[in-house]
Amino acid sequence: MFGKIRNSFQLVFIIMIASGLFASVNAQSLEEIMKTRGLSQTDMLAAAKTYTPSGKLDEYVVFSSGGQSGQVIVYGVPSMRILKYISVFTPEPWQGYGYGDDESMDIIYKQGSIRGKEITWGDTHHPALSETAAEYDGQYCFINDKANPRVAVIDLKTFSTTQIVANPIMKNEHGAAFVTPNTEYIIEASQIPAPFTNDYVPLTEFNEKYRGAMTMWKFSRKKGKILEENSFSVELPPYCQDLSDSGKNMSEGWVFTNSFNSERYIGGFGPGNTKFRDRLPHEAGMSSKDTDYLHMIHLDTAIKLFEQGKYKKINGHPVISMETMIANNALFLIPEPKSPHGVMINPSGQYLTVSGKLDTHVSVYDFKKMMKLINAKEYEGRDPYNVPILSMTKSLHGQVELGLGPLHTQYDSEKGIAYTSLYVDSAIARWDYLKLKLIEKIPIHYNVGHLVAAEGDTATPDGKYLIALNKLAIDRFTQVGPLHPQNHQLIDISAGHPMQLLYDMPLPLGEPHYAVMIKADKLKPLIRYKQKWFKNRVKPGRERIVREGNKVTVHSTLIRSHYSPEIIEVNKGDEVVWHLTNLERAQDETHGFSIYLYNINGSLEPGETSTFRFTADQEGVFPFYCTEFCSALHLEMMGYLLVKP
Ligand code: RUQ
Ligand code: CUA
Repeated sequence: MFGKIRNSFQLVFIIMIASGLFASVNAQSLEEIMKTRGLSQTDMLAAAKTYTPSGKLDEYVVFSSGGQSGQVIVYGVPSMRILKYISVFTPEPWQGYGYGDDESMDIIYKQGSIRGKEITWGDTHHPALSETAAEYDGQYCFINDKANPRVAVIDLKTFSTTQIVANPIMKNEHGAAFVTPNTEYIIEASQIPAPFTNDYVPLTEFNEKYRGAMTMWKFSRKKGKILEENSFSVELPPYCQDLSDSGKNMSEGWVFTNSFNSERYIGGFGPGNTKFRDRLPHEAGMSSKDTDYLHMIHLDTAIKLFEQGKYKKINGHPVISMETMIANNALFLIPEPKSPHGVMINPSGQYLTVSGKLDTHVSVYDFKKMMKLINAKEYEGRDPYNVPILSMTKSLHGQVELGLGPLHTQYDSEKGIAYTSLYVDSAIARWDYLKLKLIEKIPIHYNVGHLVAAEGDTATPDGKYLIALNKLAIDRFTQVGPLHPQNHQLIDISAGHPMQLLYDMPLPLGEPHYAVMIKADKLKPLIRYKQKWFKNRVKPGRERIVREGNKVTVHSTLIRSHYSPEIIEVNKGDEVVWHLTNLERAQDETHGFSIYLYNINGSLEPGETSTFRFTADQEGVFPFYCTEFCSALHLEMMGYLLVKP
């Protein structure tokens, strides 16, 4: 009846008229609500752009790191409704992750352990989605652990963690996870340099024996697994390598990482530390030079060197030395402004954006110019490890002054347009990296770290939405003690009008660092598991208890709302192996399984089988029950484990 809606004000106008039409039947009119709640027309527009009525679905899905929670947070855009926490490095009982079943216990406690130590948390930083031809394909998500260098695989058919690999040589990392344009490799770069071996090396031998590295984890899409035996690392100088990105299109085959502390400043601060040159704290000593180094690593050459066996094994893991990389023209450095924090490749693969945290400029490097210098072997010098250095001025497309504390960049669907977070300014800049000019800035609240645009690191970003991942919320939400939630702010970046802030979403679960945003219709999760996928599955009618010596195997099924069998009697000291299959076909009919005292809690999703193992080491009566309110008779879904003396 209104024809084509031409602009947003028209839309608000229409909403207002429509609400006026119904004012007679509605006790409250839109105008009244606006007045009593103090809402402006802009607020109403923001509400209309994000409000998602019950039953309507989101256009995009965000996978956000969960910071210190060791998880991944999934939410919808534009509604900003949280959809899932995926447990990765940290046990999580609702998903039955790390509470007794074979599969998750193996991932979290076996695969996830390092040097024999079980680690039950992670500092997740950067999720990456699997790509096909530099486009998100919706199959897998990968995430790193900065604190205990590890990378995890999340299968997006089930939105659950299926693998953790521990880095065999690093003691800290940051530049992960990043994928190559067809997900052949998942890349992990170290951050705090350390010896590759696990022995004691004094800091006085820092320059000689401490090292950085980049690990190339080989990923098999078919198996849905990282193949550790086909993975290798490249040795790097002991600078603090930072965020990384892999080339695409014209720069495919290269991997980039930037760094700070190319000063190699260590161990300066604190009383009694007389061994070291001076007594500046790390933060000062590590940022005394004006430039650090952007690293260029030729992945294709590194793969060849690995296949030719040109590596040394350290802790059983193949490491290609800097010397070998240099001799094969596969490792270069380019100066970059002071203590940068990110290197981001544009959709065409030609331009690399680097932001110096302590510089107001963002530098745009031109891959073509870099390659010209490499091909002509035109080096400006060598670093102390003999790595060739390319000229910064000859590699640059140009620099733009955007504001204080530039950190990360995301790209728009419109050619040349990028968005950069300004940490110190608490703002996001929209700018043109081809014409090298600032277009506009929008204030955010407060201190933005990363930002994510819709499909913003693919070869064809969507524009439309941008989210500022803010470090501080301060006064944005109701006070809940000295520790506030993080604030994710949704911004409308569709072409044709200035950026508009739409929504503040509190995230009270760890400090998310980075996030990725994918078109929702690319995700094809399962409705239910196929029972036959599980080798321990229990078929209906085949429920039983089998005793062999002191080993008791229980074959159980679950369906609304009972376990079968419901009474299990064992002797004290018996080894119990308990297989449970959820026979449900109905969507979302999950059953739980918890036993008193044994620290067991399973989540059996439709069609899923889990196996729990424990020693019945205490005699007595142990009720078990279903922890999901699955039907009107859910409370009756219970049984007894009886342990005889
Ligand atoms: S990030 S240090 Cu920009 Cu991993 Cu947060
Ligand atoms: Cu099954 Cu409650």
